[in-house]
Formats: sequence, structure tokens, C-alpha cells
Amino acid sequence: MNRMNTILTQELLLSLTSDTPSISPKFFYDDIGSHLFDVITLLEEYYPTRTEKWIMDNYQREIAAAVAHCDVLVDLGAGNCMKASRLFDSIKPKQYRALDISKEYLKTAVADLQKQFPNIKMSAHAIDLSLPLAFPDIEALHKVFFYPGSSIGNFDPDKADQFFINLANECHGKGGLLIGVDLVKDVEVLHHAYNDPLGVTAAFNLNILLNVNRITGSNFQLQDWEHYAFFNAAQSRIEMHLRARSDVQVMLPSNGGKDHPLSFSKGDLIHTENSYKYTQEDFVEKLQRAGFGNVRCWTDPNEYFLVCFANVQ
Ligand code: AVI
Repeated sequence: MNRMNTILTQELLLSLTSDTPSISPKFFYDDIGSHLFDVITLLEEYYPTRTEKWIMDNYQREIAAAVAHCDVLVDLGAGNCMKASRLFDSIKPKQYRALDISKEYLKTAVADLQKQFPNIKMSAHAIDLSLPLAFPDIEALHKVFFYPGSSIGNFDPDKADQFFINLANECHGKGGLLIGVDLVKDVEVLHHAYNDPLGVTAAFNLNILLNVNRITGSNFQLQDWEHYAFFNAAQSRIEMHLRARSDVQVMLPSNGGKDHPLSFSKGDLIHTENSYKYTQEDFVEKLQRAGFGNVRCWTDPNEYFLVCFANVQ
């Protein structure tokens, strides 16, 4: 086992053996998971992606005017880099840094994009956003951090606060943050977005077990588990879980070579993701608390989704 998988196995052993077993959502994004997520974004029920695109397209000029200046566009969850590339003509960055957890997928996307935009200096960085960022070579430049798609919703609120503080510090007094976030709305709309009838979200959720098997050598069987997602109104979040369809035994090889048995009873849950939904007011306050100011907001006619640009103060 390579060093990275050894560290990840240790992390998974801890989270899977805790009182409330969980798998971090970062494990969704292996090659298959990244592609399944791309399909989710095309689903009729999954409104966030097309709604954010509508806002970005419709308010393109106003957004570019708010951003005003951008030496480096730092794309914090680049994926296939499509969203950032749509900004290139209006924001005109001199450099583009694409960050994502899925390295191979990202490298291919950036290489393709570089051919289309040869004048923008591009680089790809595989990164775990739960850790602090550091770009000493671009400290002095005017940076715009771009964090679309409501990926911030997958952070617990206190972690999101810390993340914003880190970004504000990374700006070194210049630049800002362009971010998209999903808003609180009718529960039915939220429910369908995470329980699509084609079963793509279910496949995305279940695929996390295949990735865990690949990384750790465990033997999760997909037929033992089912997708379970619901809106937790008290916490203002969609929760995704995998629910055991029967009593299940799983072997998780530990680093020392001794297998670690995991037992689940029928109905037991493995928590895989939270997706927090904010009100505009709460979200703006959150940015301000972290050191961002002059927050400008754009939304769609249904007020399903919010795009904000905030300068570092
Ligand atoms: C990436 N993230 C913002 C998605 C979300 O909506 O929380 C991940 C996702 N999970 C299920 N469907 C989409």
C-alpha cells in the first residue's frame, strides 16, 4: 500500500468505527465518482448547476465589473474546469490555477483548456481543501478565489467559517472571492434533487464504497447497501447516508496487516455527506465575519441559488 493510501486507510478506519460511522465526502470523487457527479449536474431534478449557470450568464457583466481586476483566478473545486472557463472572456485572468481532489481528472481537463486559451498561464493542483492552502509564488498578486457549485455547503458551518478566514488571509489584502451557494427552499424541491428517479445520485453515493474498497482493500458489497437522503430542517442540510439492507460484515485490512472486522445491523447508517442550505442573509454575514466586505449578491427568479462576490477588507 502506498503512503497516501496508508494515511487514508487510517482515516477511514477511525470514521467507520466511530459511534456514528461515516465516510468523508472527499471519497466520492474517484474517476467514476467524478463522472457520476457530472451526470448529476445534468439531471432535471438537480437544479443547482443550471441555476448557477443562469445567474452567471445573466449577470456576467455585473459580476465582471464587481471583480474588476484579476491576476490569478484560483478555482477551488475545478472539476472539469467548465465553470471557470466561461469567466475567462469577461474577467480576463492572466493566470488560472485549478484545484481539485481528483488529480487525473483535473490534469486532463486543464490540458484541454490550455489548448483553447494559450495566453492564460495554467496549472493543476490536486489538493484537499480541508487543509490550509499556500501559494507563496502568487502572494503579491491580485487573486480571485472562485468556489462555485455550492461546494461550501459540504462543509460543516464552523469549518466553512475557518475556510473563509483562511481564504481572506490568502488574499494578502488584495482580491476577493466569487462563490455560489445553494439557498433554503421548498423541502420537496430539495428532496428530489438528492433522490432522482434515474438513480444517479444513488449510484454516486454507493460508488463511495467501491472507492473505499480500492483504497483500503475492504470488501463492502454494493447489494448490501441502499441510498438514503433527506432534508434535516433543524440543521438546514440534506444528509446523505448508506443504509444496510441486512446485517452486514465487512473486513477492513488495517495497516499492520491484521484485518479489522466491521459489523452493521439491518438499517444501520453510514453518513456520507451533508449539504447545507443557507439564507442569503446568513451567508453574507458569514463572509463578513471572516473578513470579506462589500458583498454583492445575484440570484435567480425562484431564489433557489445565490452567487456572491466579496472583496477582502
Ligand atoms: C458537490 N456538492 C455541492 C454536491 C451537493 O449538492 O452537495 C454533491 C452532491 N451530492 C449529491 N448530489 C450532489
